Amino acid sequence: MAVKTIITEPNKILRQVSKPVAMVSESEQKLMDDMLDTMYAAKGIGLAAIQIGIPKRVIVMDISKDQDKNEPMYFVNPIIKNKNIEKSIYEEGCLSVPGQFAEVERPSKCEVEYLDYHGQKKILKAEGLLATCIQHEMDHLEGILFIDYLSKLKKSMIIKKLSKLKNNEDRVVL
Ligand code: GNR
Ligand code: NI
Repeated sequence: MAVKTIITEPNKILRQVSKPVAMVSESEQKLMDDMLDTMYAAKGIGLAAIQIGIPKRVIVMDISKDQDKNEPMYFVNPIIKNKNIEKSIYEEGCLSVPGQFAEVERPSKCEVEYLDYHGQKKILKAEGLLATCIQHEMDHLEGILFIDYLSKLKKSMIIKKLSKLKNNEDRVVL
């Protein structure tokens, strides 16, 4: 188990399309363990492998409210089987877009087929925050970030802010 560095925008790595996993073996399980550690350390509710620089179709999530009781969820090679035409709006954030939040509209419900931590095929019927979060994470697998749904102006303001932050951090290091 290890906490990894989360890649933040702007960074081309986040735009890569992740590759399907051939089999859930020990290395994938180790990846999921590390991702979960990283997600909890960053106080996030979801994380896609590309956010730690690994272009595999692997996601971890934990939307449980109780801080003392973890309810980790693992998704390998997830596919949306069905999504509601009805939409809902959530204020979203992203560990790769630190400190920025915006309302995003997505299908309110969806059905996802995936492999779990043990490589077993599963189907999840999601609604509410769970549906929003899994769709946010599956976007990461396609190189899509929630800011891509905002107006050009809002998006460019956010990217400008984040690149300034990055430059300042670089100066501290140098
Ligand atoms: O921690 C996170 N919170 C969140 C809130 C609303 C909608 C989506 C999310 S996912 C985000 C963690 C993250 O960046 N996952 O990729
Ligand atoms: Ni995200």
